[in-house]
Amino acid sequence: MSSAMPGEIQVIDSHTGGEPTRVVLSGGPQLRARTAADAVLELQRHHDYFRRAVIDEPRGSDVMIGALLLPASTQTVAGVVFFNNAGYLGMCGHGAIGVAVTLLHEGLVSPGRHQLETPAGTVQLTIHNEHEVSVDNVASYRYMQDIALPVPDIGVVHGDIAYGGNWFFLVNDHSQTIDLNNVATLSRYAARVRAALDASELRGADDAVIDHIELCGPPSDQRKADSRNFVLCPGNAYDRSPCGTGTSAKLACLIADNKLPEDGVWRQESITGSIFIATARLHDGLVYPSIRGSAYLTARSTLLFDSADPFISGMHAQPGNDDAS
Ligand code: PYC
Repeated sequence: MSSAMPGEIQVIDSHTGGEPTRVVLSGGPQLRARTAADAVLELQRHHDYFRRAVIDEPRGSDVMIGALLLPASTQTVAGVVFFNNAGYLGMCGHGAIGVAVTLLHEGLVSPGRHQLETPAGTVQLTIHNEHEVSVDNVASYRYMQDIALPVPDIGVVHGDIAYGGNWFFLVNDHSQTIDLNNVATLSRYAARVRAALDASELRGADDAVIDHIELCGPPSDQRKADSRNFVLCPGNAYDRSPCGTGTSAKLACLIADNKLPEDGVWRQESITGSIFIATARLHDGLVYPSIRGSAYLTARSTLLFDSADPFISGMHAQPGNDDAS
């Protein structure tokens, strides 16, 4: 517990394709940082209790992504730091859509184009209407192709390491059934792949930890989507949405393999059946994805923090210590 914990935090919850986003409107820590990337460092060093209090049980859940708004600048409508039960994210596609719909609902932005600063870089939001938003994401790329990874109890799997605002290992030959009725098996499988990645010391650029595992398979209906995915997030929750940063990483791999032309449309279905529509531009060998999806508000709440509450800053299980691993 921290004495800095405020009595109340105002939040708005939404979901984007089934994946929740909790936008913190007020009551968050006062930060000195002037950029979203520095805000992550300051939160990590001095205010991590805040992340856990907002996201962990009993006020949050493993599935939820938090979004702490930072002040606007002359170029941006706001900055944002995304966080989950395991830590902080570089970017979050579904979360950016949730933030846009929340800002619109609060009268803080109008429909149209706006810049949003994230720790991974500035993304462009196009707010089409009260639900639909496109996010022009940060530059995405495939970093390593067709890596052979020995995974205990599974065998050798092959996959690509790609960046889409977060780091992903996309398994190419998993032979798993991507279906909502199979999430326990998929979670165990993906957690083993991630553990093997850690043990192999494979990393992204600048030694970044590859903390998201993505499995793609056929869509539930080829008329509606091109692929269905399962994405295991760092804290062992699976993404209910098609994962904006994961779809961006997938797009980078498709374009590198000449399986999708520039400006081609990719309809990415999630494990829950929700869909993001993705396209990409190319520039200097990098892929600039645009992800379109819809978000819906689910709650406006005041989180309360009683100094007598033993769980005032959340109940924190160590990710990886449960039976998903
Ligand atoms: O949409 O980028 C995304 C995302 C990352 C983790 C959960 N959702």
